Amino acid sequence: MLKLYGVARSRTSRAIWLLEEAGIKAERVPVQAAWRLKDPAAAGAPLNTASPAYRAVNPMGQIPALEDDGTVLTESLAIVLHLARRHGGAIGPRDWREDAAMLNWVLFAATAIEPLATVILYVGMEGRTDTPAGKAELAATAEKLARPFARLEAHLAGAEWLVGGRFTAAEVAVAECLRYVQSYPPAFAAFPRLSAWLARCQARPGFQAMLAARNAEPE
Ligand SMILES: N[C@@H](CCC(=O)N[C@@H](CS)C(=O)NCC(=O)O)C(=O)O
Repeated sequence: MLKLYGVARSRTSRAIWLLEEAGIKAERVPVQAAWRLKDPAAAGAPLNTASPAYRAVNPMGQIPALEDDGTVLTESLAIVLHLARRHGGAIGPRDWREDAAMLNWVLFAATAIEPLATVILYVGMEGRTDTPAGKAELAATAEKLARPFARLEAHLAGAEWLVGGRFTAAEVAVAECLRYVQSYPPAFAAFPRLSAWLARCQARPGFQAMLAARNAEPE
């Protein structure tokens, strides 16, 4: 029995995309980020990351969380890899070498990409994109991203996909972290293969289904 907590306008998107790609059925429990609500503690407020009932699932008070037959995972990228390994068929690893490669890309996404990508995301969310300080922050962050981007660009010179010649959980993890950078296109200017790979990932029906669910939610 699989139960996924969260809403699509959050890192839950990663798990939703994976579920779509692999055709995995899971019960969905909408949990909103508390900061999006006026009064998360109000009677009648939707289940949110500050709700005691949700804190019992994830004491960190963050989304997503996944319950798989009584075991709970509370890190989005771990959820992506776990779902692929245990339920994902071809989207998961076929042997230990692929498993190692997927684990490596998932941790690459979490450590080399996401911390920088969220800087770009927040500059946009805070409405600072066109301020001198915001512009400087975007340019400096893109410069730092050039190193992991060059690593991806080199890999994609010899392969269409990250692992095993097919779309896998590694794509979901890396592409979802890169999505935050897309609000600043200059970051991709020197990386045509990476840009083409990201376009291939995002053209897939699984991504499009996740995006439609996301866009259907209030901002
Ligand atoms: N490292 C965690 C971070 C999760 C996270 O920051 N989730 C955000 C939504 S994208 C959240 O729950 N924010 C609400 C809050 O912190 O109260 C993961 O990747 O799952």
